[in-house]
Amino acid sequence: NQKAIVLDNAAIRRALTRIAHEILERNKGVDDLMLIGIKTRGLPLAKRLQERIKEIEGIEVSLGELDITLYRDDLSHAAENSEPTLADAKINDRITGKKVILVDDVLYTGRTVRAAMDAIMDQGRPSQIQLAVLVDRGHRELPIRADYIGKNIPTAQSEVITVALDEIDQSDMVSIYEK
Ligand code: 3GP
Ligand code: 5GP
Ligand code: MG
Repeated sequence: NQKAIVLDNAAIRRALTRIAHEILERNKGVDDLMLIGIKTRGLPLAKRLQERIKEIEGIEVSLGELDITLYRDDLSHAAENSEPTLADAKINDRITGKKVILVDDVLYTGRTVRAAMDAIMDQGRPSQIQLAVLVDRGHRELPIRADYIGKNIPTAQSEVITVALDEIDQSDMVSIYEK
């Protein structure tokens, strides 16, 4: 039940190029920067930002990944009883002292990001954690906001944002659906 395409291939490319520039501007370069993509679709987005930053600055910043999945303590009440928690982490560099930029596709309640921040801070003491998302769809349930946003898409609870990325879905497109 697709209602509209909100970002096409070119719009996604421009948004990521802008975010790469914003990251470099705010952090005054790449020193101590580290990108961490939240699987599944935050990871290819983080890789694209890594490539853009390399094109602009000539330096490859390190890239890690977190797998945050819904933990259900009772499968019969999935929605109410589940909380995103860490399933897996691949972070090769030391976190202490780094400016960590978390990257995800969609920011919604903020619970995934909270779990990601917990996972990072279990591994060391970053000097900062920043957040980049392709889409902010609103409806936060925690005091969390993104530092870099591809597009704000105010949604109803009944709507869903679908993010398709070349690396996973063989096309680049963000669209809005009625559930
Ligand atoms: P992704 O992170 O790999 O893109 O959250 C798990 C997956 O479910 C996500 O995959 C996301 O794309 C998809 N998804 C679609 N709609 C929703 C939603 O409303 N909430 C959550 N948590 N995930 C959604
Ligand atoms: P939150 O934890 O902020 O509620 O949700 C963030 C995570 O859930 C993101 O990793 C994202 O993949 C997924 N998510 C939440 N809402 C949506 C949505 O409308 N569309 C998509 N594609 N993913 C969503
Ligand atoms: Mg995601």
